[in-house]
Amino acid sequence: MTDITTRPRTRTALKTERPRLHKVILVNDDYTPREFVVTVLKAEFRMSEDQAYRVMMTAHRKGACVVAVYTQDVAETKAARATEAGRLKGYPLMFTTEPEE
Ligand code: TYC
Repeated sequence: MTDITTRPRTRTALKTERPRLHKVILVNDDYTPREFVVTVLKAEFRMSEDQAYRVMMTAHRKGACVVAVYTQDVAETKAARATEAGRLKGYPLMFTTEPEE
């Protein structure tokens, strides 16, 4: 019989999972002016006029629209800042977040 000796592992291979991404969602309302929504999308989410207009109109027609996906921290910070921009003007503009499946 052959002598085979085994040594215990000294290193552990750690598997790092990618952080789950979170969606920022623009919610429609009846009061915030369209142009203001476009301005906020451009400023907070670095969208072009065209992109911002399309996202705004999708939320306007369907009730909500996904704006972008980020790590949880970034998504929540951007949603809060964008919602605050509307609040400062007295508008009920709302951005929410939810985890991606
Ligand atoms: N519905 C608003 C209006 O007609 C415009 C609007 C669009 C507001 C999208 C919010 O998420 C929104 N003035």
